[in-house]
Amino acid sequence: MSIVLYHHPFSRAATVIWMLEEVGIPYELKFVDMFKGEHKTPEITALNAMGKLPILTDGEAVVTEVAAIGLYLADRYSMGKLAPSPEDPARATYLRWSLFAPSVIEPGSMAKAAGWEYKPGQAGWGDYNAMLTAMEGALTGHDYIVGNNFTMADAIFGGTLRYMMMFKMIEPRPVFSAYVERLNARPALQRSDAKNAEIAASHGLKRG
Ligand SMILES: N[C@@H](CCC(=O)N[C@@H](CS)C(=O)NCC(=O)O)C(=O)O
Repeated sequence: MSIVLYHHPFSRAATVIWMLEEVGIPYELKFVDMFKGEHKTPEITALNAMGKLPILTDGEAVVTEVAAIGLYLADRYSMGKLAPSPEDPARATYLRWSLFAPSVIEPGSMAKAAGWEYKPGQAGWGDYNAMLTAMEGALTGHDYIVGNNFTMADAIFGGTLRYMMMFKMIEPRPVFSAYVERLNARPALQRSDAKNAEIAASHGLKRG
């Protein structure tokens, strides 16, 4: 099988299963026991010097970073469907919110939760409340982030929002909750949640 996901169900790799299920291509999972530190072994750091998951390999291609993995999969295997084509003006919106997730939502929510002191004008993620307002605006008036059709940007942006809400790092504004409910209703996400739960159970894993 060409696609291999280095995975642990309590990591961001859980979202990559959702992405793969949305694309609908075969893939193999390689369990990396993070509780035993296996993500810091030479096999893993040779693929990702950060010693972090997820890592996806596709033949000779190695992709890390959840957002990059989603964009890669959609471009390679779902162009014009889960990824707007380069000629489609919707691609601008698609890329914009796909990159907003790791560059603004992730650090912005972490900074807020950890009580970091920083200057919003200097930090790339800016002000927390401005971030929430921007996200709310981006989701208002349509079902998904690019319009009324699901794209990979929803697995990236929505996947991040879903986790941040789950861990109470983002408040459940009505627009956010309605969007996450729509995502939760997707068969691919349900299959992914079931697969992650099954893998956790098979390894006797419990969240700390
Ligand atoms: N920016 C990375 C974050 C990857 C990351 O932080 N992964 C966590 C698990 S969710 C990890 O591997 N942590 C273990 C460590 O850093 O030692 C991405 O988007 O994929």
